[in-house]
Formats: sequence, structure tokens, C-alpha cells
Amino acid sequence: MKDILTAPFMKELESMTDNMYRLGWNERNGGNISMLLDEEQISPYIECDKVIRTLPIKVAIPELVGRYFLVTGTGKYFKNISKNPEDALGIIRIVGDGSEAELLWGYQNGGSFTSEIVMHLGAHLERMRSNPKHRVIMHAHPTNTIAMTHVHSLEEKEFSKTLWRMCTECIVIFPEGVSVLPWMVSSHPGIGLASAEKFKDYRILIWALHGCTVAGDTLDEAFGLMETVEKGAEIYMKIQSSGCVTGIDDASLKQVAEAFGLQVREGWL
Ligand code: 2HA
Ligand code: ZN
Repeated sequence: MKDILTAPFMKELESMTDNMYRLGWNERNGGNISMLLDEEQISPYIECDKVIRTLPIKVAIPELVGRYFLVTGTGKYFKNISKNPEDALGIIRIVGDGSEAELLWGYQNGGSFTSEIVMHLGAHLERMRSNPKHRVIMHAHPTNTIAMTHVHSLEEKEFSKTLWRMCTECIVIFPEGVSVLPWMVSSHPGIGLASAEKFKDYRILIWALHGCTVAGDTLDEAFGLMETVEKGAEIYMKIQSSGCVTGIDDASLKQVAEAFGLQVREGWL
């Protein structure tokens, strides 16, 4: 067996969590990431028939039975993941009726997966249905994105269009816009299931007064969505106190959409 700490997916997740911490998006134990893995990716490193423990999930997602995920642990600090990955991360396989996970590696000191596991698994399922290449769900607390939910309408079209107006890249990177949920109690199946529903039709979900969750085929792609939203929100927060937030107008956004062949959400421009 090869050393799992040398696996490319492990190295990539470690450098990603270090980077996100330094960006100030993951204070204390804030944020969580899960990655769908294939058995072929993990079998050189771990014996898939050696189960360490079984962990309960608060809802059953039978469609995911047999699937493997690398998931950040509950209560773990992004700041420390690369220093002690075997404590902070786990590899799980969904089993039974879809309401249990077998721990195959990690959570070394009796830990478990993120408290947001229902949102992660539900979001994976919805993204996998429309995109066979889907792999990553990433949740963080980017400062300006949260700040914007304090001062801006939470209506999805309005929120998305303000972001598009802030800098040209926004509509290019997320022409389908962003989804938004009002404030809800976090780490609860209620917010998890409501979030999964949003991922039927969006790759980006903003939780008012809490943070942002994104989906991607790769860690980089998911991160790229989050940082582009955060850039738009940062510009908005910098300029809105001046009272002048006109930004890029619809006609110009349409020109960008035409120039880049973007699939902008129907009826938004
Ligand atoms: O893991 O971010 O939403 C801590 C959180 C809960
Ligand atoms: Zn959070």
C-alpha cells in the first residue's frame, strides 16, 4: 500500500485548505469540504474492506450508497488540516439505506465528518444528476460575501445581477447567477435539504449572514467560483457606501454574454 498522505487528492486538499485559511474565509472551525472519490483513486492507498467505525447520517440518501467521499471533520480548524490530515480528514463510504457511513481512513482521534454533511451529500447528489464530472462541494465564510447579505436584497436575480455589475468576470464565471437562502439554523438537516434543492439548478449558494457553498468538477473550479463571488462582493462593499453602485448596465452585460457565448439565466437580462 502506498502512503495516502502522498495521494494527489490529499495534497491538493491540504494546500487548498491552507490557502482558504489565509484568505480569512475559514476562521476557527468554519467551513467544510467534501470530494467524491472513485474506488480506483483510493485503493492504492487504503484497504477498502477494512472498516474502522460506522458513523450515522441524520437523513438517508440511498442514491449515494457505495460512493466514497473525502470529507473535512467536524470541529476541525482549516488552519491545522495540512499539519495533521489524519486527525482532520476522513474517507467514508455510504452504506446501508444511505443513512450510515463507513469510516475507512482518518478522524483519528474519534472525530466525525462535518456537521454540514446533509447539505454536502444532498448537493453532491443533485450536481451528479446533471453533471457526471461533478466532484467537489466547498463551504466557507468569505467576509465580503457575508457582508453583502447584510445590506443587499436577498432576491436571487437582484443579488446575482449586482454581482455581475461589479466587474466583467462575474457574468463570465457564473452566467447562471447565484442562489440565496435566508438565514437558517446551520448544521441542521433543514438547511441541508433546502440547500441540496438549490444545487439542482445552481453551482453557487449563498447563506445569508453565514457564508457560501459552491460545487465544482475540481477543487480549483469550486474555489474559482467562490473567489469570483467574493471579488464581486468586495467591490460592492467598497463602493456601496459612496451611494453610487450603478455598475455594468444590462446592454453591456448582454455584449459580454454574446462575446463569450454565455448561457445567462433565461429572462435575467
Ligand atoms: O463547520 O461552517 O456551517 C462549521 C461551519 C458550519
Ligand atoms: Zn459555515
